[in-house]
Amino acid sequence: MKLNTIIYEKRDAFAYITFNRPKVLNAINREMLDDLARITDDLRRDEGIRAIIVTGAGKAFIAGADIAAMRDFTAAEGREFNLYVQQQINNLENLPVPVICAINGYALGGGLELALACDIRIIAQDAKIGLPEVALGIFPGGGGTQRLPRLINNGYAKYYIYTGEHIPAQRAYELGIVQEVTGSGDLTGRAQEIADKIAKQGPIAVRMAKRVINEGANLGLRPSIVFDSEAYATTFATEDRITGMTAFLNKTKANFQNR
Ligand code: CO8
Repeated sequence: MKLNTIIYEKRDAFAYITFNRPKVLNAINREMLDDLARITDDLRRDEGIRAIIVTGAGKAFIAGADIAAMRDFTAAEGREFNLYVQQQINNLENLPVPVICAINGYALGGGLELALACDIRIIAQDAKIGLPEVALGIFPGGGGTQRLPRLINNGYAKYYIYTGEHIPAQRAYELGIVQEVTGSGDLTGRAQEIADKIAKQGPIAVRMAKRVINEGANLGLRPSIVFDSEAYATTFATEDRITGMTAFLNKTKANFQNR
């Protein structure tokens, strides 16, 4: 797969997505969205992948959508680009296996919005995140107005969206936006440790858990519980369920077969 704006690698049971336009702090343009679409399309079909790690090349994660490209858009082009951003962020969110976002530097605007669609976020101690779009006369249109208030206290979400203030790593952790702060040099290693741990679990169980959590979030409690029990029954019918429970009782490690 030839990509110009993203480095895409697979090793063992893992996929690595590295946004790679470092001269503009990995700002998102149409080409990057095209590349991301091809990657998510590939990942949706790959049953061997157990976890995905997303990060940025150079000193930023993603400093937002490409302002230079957006400035000259007509209103119609702006709307079309916005829908394309949302679609690709949704595609990332809906990948069947967990996506770990390793925030290595600025994750701003569309960059944070993309990070919010990942399953787990960890951040380097010197990184900063934020939704500064109001300074540009727009607001966070990549899903940030919806995902951030669902993740953290509504008042804090509004504070950061209305002021556009950057959020330092430690504060992002206190607010619950990220799950862990690491030393700058430890970020990718820690992301890999989390991925390794996920890969040791029952693969069908992890995929199903992700589906139930994500789909359930869009439903009311009662339908989501029904959906949950149907998915649970599917998992209970797998060979992996027998393998996992037998390994526990035999005090051995489960060798899951993904079936
Ligand atoms: N777009 C285009 N170029 C960018 C962007 C960006 N978002 N961010 C940085 N760059 C460029 C700079 O222009 C600069 O280029 P050059 O070297 O040619 O001058 C280069 O990257 C390095 O940046 P700085 O010199 O500014 O680096 P600093 O370390 O001084 O500052 C900051 C880093 C604080 C990250 C600063 O670059 C900044 O504030 N960037 C913009 C952040 C921002 O406003 N992001 C929101 C963008 S809008 C958005 O994301 C909308 C999402 C909604 C999705 C729907 C789309 C319609």
